[in-house]
Formats: sequence, C-alpha cells, structure tokens
Amino acid sequence: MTDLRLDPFTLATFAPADAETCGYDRAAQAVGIVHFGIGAFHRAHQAWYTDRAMAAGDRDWSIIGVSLRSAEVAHQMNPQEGLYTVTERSGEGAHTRVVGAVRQVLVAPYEPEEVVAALAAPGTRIASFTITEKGYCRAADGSLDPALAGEDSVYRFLADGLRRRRDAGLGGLTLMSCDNLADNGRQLARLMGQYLQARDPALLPWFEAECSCPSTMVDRIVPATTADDREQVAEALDGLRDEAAVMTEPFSQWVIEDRFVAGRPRWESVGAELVSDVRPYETAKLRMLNGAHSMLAYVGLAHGHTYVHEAVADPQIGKLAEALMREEAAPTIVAAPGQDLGAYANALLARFANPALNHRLIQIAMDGSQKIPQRWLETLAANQQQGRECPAILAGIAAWIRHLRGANGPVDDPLAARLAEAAAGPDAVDALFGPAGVLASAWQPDAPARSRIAGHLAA
Ligand code: CS2
Repeated sequence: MTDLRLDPFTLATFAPADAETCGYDRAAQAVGIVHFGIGAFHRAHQAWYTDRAMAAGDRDWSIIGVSLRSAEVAHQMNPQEGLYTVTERSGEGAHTRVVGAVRQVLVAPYEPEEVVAALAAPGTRIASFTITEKGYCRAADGSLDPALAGEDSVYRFLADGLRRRRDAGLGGLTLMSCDNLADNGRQLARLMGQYLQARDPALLPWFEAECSCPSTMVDRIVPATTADDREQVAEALDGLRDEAAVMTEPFSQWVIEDRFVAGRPRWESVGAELVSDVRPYETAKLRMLNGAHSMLAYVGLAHGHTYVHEAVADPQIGKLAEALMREEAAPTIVAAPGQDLGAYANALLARFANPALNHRLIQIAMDGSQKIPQRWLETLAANQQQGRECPAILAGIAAWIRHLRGANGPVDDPLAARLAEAAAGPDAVDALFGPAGVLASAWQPDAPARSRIAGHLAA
C-alpha cells in the first residue's frame, strides 16, 4: 500500500486507465454553488448529481464547500484539490466514480471572510445546505432560537454575503435546503426572515424580493466512511488513497421544487425530478423511510443489533418496520399522481436489507429530538385524529426513552441534558410529549398509548 493521495496529477498518472472520472475540464469550470455542510451525504448526493450534469455538458457549476465547525473535511479534500470518490455498494458488488464537482472546502470559523466573499461573488447563483436538522437553530415551537442562531450560525454568513451582494448591485441567490425537514425551503425562508428581522431589518425586503428558497426531497443512504472502506477504495484505485471517500447505495432520489432565481444545473438530465410541489414526496420520505429508520435504530439497538440490515432481518423488528410504513405512515399521506406508496414501502425494505452498506443504527439514533417531530409525531397526530393507534411508532418511542436513559451509551443530541432529565422521571411520556414536554406537539399521548409504552419499558 502506498501513501499516494488522490489528486488531479496522481489520478491522471497512477489510477487504473478505466477508472470512472468526470471527464470535463475541472479547472475551466467557474464556481456556481456555495454549499454549507459538506459532509458525506452532500458528496454522495448533490455534488454527485452536479458532477454528472457537468459531465453531460452543463458548465460552471463547481461547488465551494463550507464546513461550519470542524476542519476535518477541509483536511481530507483540499490536499486532493477537491477530488474524491463515491462508491456504490450492494449485494451485487461495488462501483466507484471519481467526482470532480467540488473545487475547495472552506472552514467558516477560520475563514469567515472567504465564506462571505464566495457568497458575494458574481458567479455564485445558489447557496445550498445539508447542515442537519440542528443546524437550523430552531426553538421547540419551530421559530428561530436567537440564543442558538449566533455569529457561528449559517444565518450570519448568509446575511453578510447577501448584504454584500445587495450593496454591490448584484442579484440574489437561490437558498436550497437539502435537509430532512418538512417543507425545508419554506422553513429556511421563514427562519432567515426571522434572523434578518432581528439583526438587519433593512435587508429583509431585498432578501424577500431577490432570493428564493425552493423545497427539496433528498434521498440516499450514506453510512459514515470507515478506515476499512478507505482501504477498499485504495485497492480499486491501484493504491491511491482517498481520505474523502464516501460509500453509498446504488439508489438515489432528488425531487426539487423548480424555483431558482439565477438558474440551476440541468440536474434533470441526470435523474433529478423538478416539480412544482415537493410535499407529497417529502412527507412520504420523512414518515416512511426516516420514520422506519429511527424506529429500527432504537428498537434494533435495544435488541443488540448494530446495523440496519441486521435489525430489519430480525423477524419481529422487520414486521414493525413494515407496519410503521404501511399501516401507520402511508394512510396519513396524500400521494401525488403516480406516487405508489405500497411500492415505495417495498423498495425501502429492499434498500434497508442491503447487506453491503453496514449502516450503523447508532448513526441514525443521534439527534433524536431534532428528527422525531417530523418522523413520528406528525404521523401519530394524524392517526390520532382518525382514532387509529400506532403500535410500531410507540415501540420506537419506548426504545427511544430507553436510549435516553443511557441504554446505548452517551446520548448524542443537542438537547441531551434536558432529555435525560425528562426520560429519567416517573412520567417520562408526559415530560417528553405532554403539553409542557420537551417535544410537545399536536399529538397528545392518550391512555392506550401510555400503556403500550409502559408495557414495552417493563418488558
Ligand atoms: C437517517 C438518514 O441518519 C438518519 O437519521 O435516517 O440520514 C437517511 O439515511 C437518509 O435520509 C436517507 O436519504
């Protein structure tokens, strides 16, 4: 094994002649997108779509990635001049592509001026986001939490960048959220508006007139990359090491509301769906895929499993996943024309069973407080209105309470301390989900729900 790193020179010189690469002249492409949160998901999804759109002839959509906190991805990607690989894995084998769409990674806390300058550059047309649910700095009622949305938040960089564009007489940007939030575009527009209202009200009308915030549904399962994965990629590249490698499944889906103020890549030429209303797809994805995922995570961990494919192969847990999707989530969704929720559930079960992905349950278990509202509570509330029970989600809730009580080790969640306190008390259900609970919502835990949860916890 050599220590040679993947970069444009080593790729051209040492990689296998048949390595799949982007093919376009990377250096000739201008930057069109500034992306916040350049983690594994973005690299396996939006950047991969953008790379293939440029390979198909689209031009000048290179991406500047921004990390809001850690310098880890910058250390992985900048020495490689932004090059990295995406490996698709299934029971049938693996397929690796070298992706060229990312130009550079900036680390916001160390290079704030460069981040603002990138947003304010005349060629920049889109700012996009995979900053995870907690990156939006929402209070429990969904409004912007001013204590969280400070100088290190995404809003501050956006406000500075947009102000500079306005002052320079440039047009606005499309702000495209690619996170797993219900109505992610509308939420971003509202939260950005609240930030400006408090910090720079004079910029607010310009933002509203010049920028757009389309909603998107993003879907691809991307487990965290391991040292073993990197070794396998090096083997596929005749010894070249890729510190930024990402592993994923062959499946991917991207549904985008077509509201861009300054153009966009021709993502539809490489499989994305541009629609006028994303909601039916987004709701199905959040309630079925992500809802089942979170249940599999907490219930699977409680049963001693490590990976999603193991949990879903456990007959009892597999049945719960199916019931959650088909009997609890699907009846609450108004499908778009042509959207087949039964077929969607079948496809999800097959994806969860992928034995080559090794998707860790503990990765999904993190940040439950940020995920559970749109994954479970909306489904519970909609079923409650119709007088239906949700035994599979309630099994998930019981297992989450167990998780919050420390059953799976330290809890990784921005609200960890409050959640631990709520879950430890005698009436955890009320402290978590009651009218004054940490996750109070439209769902009211009634007597049958409480007794199901208590039954699971006693077992
Ligand atoms: C997962 C998602 O970690 C999680 O919470 O449910 O990251 C999931 O893998 C993706 O949304 C799939 O598109």
